[in-house]
Amino acid sequence: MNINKSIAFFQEAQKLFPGGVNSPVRAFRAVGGQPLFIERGEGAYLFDVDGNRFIDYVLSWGSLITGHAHPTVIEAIQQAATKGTSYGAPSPLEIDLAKSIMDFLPNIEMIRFVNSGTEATMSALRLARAYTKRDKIIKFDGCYHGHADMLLVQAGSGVATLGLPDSPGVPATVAADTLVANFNDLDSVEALFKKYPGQIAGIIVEPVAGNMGVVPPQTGFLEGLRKLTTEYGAVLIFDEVMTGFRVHRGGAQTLYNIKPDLTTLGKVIGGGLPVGAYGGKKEIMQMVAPLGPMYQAGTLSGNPLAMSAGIAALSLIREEECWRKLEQAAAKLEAGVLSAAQHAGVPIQQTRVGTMFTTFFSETKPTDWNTVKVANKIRFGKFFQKMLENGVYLAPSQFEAGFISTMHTDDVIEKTIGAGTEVFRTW
Ligand code: KE4
Repeated sequence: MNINKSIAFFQEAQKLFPGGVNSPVRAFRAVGGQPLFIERGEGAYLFDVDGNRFIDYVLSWGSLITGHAHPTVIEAIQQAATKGTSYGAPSPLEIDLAKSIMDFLPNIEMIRFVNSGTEATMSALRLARAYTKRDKIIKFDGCYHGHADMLLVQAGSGVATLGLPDSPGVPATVAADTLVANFNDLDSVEALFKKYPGQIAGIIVEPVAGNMGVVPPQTGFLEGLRKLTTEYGAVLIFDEVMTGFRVHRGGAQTLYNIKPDLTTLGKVIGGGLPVGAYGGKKEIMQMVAPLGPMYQAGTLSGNPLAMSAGIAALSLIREEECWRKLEQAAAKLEAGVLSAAQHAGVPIQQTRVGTMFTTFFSETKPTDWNTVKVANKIRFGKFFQKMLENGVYLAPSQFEAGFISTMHTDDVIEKTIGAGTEVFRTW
C-alpha cells in the first residue's frame, strides 16, 4: 500500500506537534507503522491522502453514528454557518438539542452543554463534590474519562495504550482524592466506602467499559453501584460519552435500567463537532452557576454550528428500526470475525454491546483491567496492520473500542468479514 504522502506529512507534523499528532492514541504507537493522514470521509469510508480507501471502524472514536459527511448533517452545518458561527449568547438551537437528548435519555432532567467529554466529566465531578461537600471520588482501573487531572489515575484509552502508569504533572494531592476500584468487583467498591466513611463524593463509571477495550458489566454490578451510592450518600455518575447513543437508543442507563444521578455525554451528540454535556437530577444540577454556586463556563458552549450538527445527527437515529438494523449489522460482524478466527485456530475474545466492540487476542474472558491487560498486544498489532492492508481501519490499540454506523450496510459488513477471513487465513 502506497502511503508516501502520509509519510511526508508525518515527518512535517512531528516538527510541529508532540508525536506528530493532536491526540496520543492517533499515533499508532501501539500497533507499529505510522498514522495515515486523512483526505476525507464519506459514509462508512475514510480516504487517506494517498488515495487509499478504508472501511472505518473508528468513526472519530464513536462520534459518527451516521457515518462521515452525512448529507443531512452537512446541510444543517452549512445552513447554520450562514447565520454566523458563534453568538456567545443563548440560542433556540440549544433548547432543541437538549430536548432531543432528553427524549433519548429521560433520566436527564436538566443539562449543561460544554465542548468535550473531558469538560463534561470534570464538571460532573466538581458538581458531585459541591453537592455532597466531600472530596474523594471513585473511578475504575482501566476506565478513561478524559484527561482532567483527577481522572488520570490508572486510566484506560491512550494512557493504557502508551503504558503510562498515570501521568506526570498530576499533583499527588489531587491523585490522593481519586480512589481506584476494580471494574465488575463490588467488594472493591464497598471496601473504599468503609475505609473512607463520609468522604466519598461520587463514583464515575463507564457503564460498559470501552476504554480498556469493550468490557460489559456483569449481572448485578451496576445495580450494586446504584445501591452503594444511595446507601452511602454518594453521587452515581454514568460516563456515557462513549456508551450514549451507542449501546442502546437510550444509552446504558436504559439498557440496564439503572437511574444514575448524573450522566456525561459527548461524541455522538455533536454529530462530529465538539460537544459535551453533563446533566441529570434537577436537585443536583441546580447547584450549577449562575443558578447555584458551582462554577463552570465555556466560550463556545452551546455553539450554534455544533448544536445544529447534533440536532441533525440525533434526528437520523430516532426510530427503533434504525437501532434494529444497527444491532443486526454489529451482531453479523461479531459472528463473522469470531468464525474466521476460530477456523484459523487463533484464540480471540470478541466483546460487544450494541454498536461498540473489541477483538481481544487473548484466551482469557475480559471482565476487568487485570484480565484485559494480559491480551497479546503484538498479535493485536499484527491484526491491525493486516486488516489495514485489506482496507479496514480499526482503532490503533487493543485498549479501544470499534464502532459501526448507519452507513455500515450489509455489503460493507460482508467486505469486512471477507477481510478478516483473508487475514486469519494467512495468519
Ligand atoms: P473527549 O475529551 O476526548 O471529548 O472525551 C473524553 C472521554 C470521556 N469519557 C469517555 C468514556 C471517553 O471514551 C472519552 C474519550 N474517548 C477517547 C477514545 N477512547 C477519545 C479519543 C482520544 O483520546 O483521542
